[in-house]
Amino acid sequence: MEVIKYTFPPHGDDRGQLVAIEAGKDLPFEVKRVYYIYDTLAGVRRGFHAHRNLQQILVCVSGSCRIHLDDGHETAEVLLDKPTEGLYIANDMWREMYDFSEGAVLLVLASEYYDEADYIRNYDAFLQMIREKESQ
Ligand code: T46
Repeated sequence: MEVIKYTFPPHGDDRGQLVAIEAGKDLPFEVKRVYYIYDTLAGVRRGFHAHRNLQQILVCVSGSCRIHLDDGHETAEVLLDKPTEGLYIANDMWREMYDFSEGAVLLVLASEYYDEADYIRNYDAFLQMIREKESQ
């Protein structure tokens, strides 16, 4: 599986670092929604779903966490530990987030508004959808 990461160069000086991400310039989609996950404890695993029609960029802006990706054939484990690095996740990709460090903040830039109907929360249903798409 190809893991796609984006790099967002920091504008640093002796006051600290600043990262700017501009919609329409630095990302492969228009951003309609931003959310962030924090206060997730080390032993907690979350996600456990895929999306039918959603692209996202995940940036661990503070601390670190790991992302488990599964396209129905291959899996990948991705460490996010840099506020300058974004993981691109396309539709039809099962994801789980885990190994959150203390104080980790996971920022997500999303291509669509929140829609519960877009979630596939059952892993067998996810695999079935992948197989059906491949047989078309
Ligand atoms: C994803 C991973 C990386 C909203 O009301 N609006 C929102 O935009 C989102 C994302 C969530 N919610 C509500 C729905 C649930 O009641 O917030 C609650 C927690 O959401 P969820 O259990 O889906 O969170 P995660 O961490 O399992 O998954 C989230 C995103 O939902 C998902 O799209 O790809 O982060």
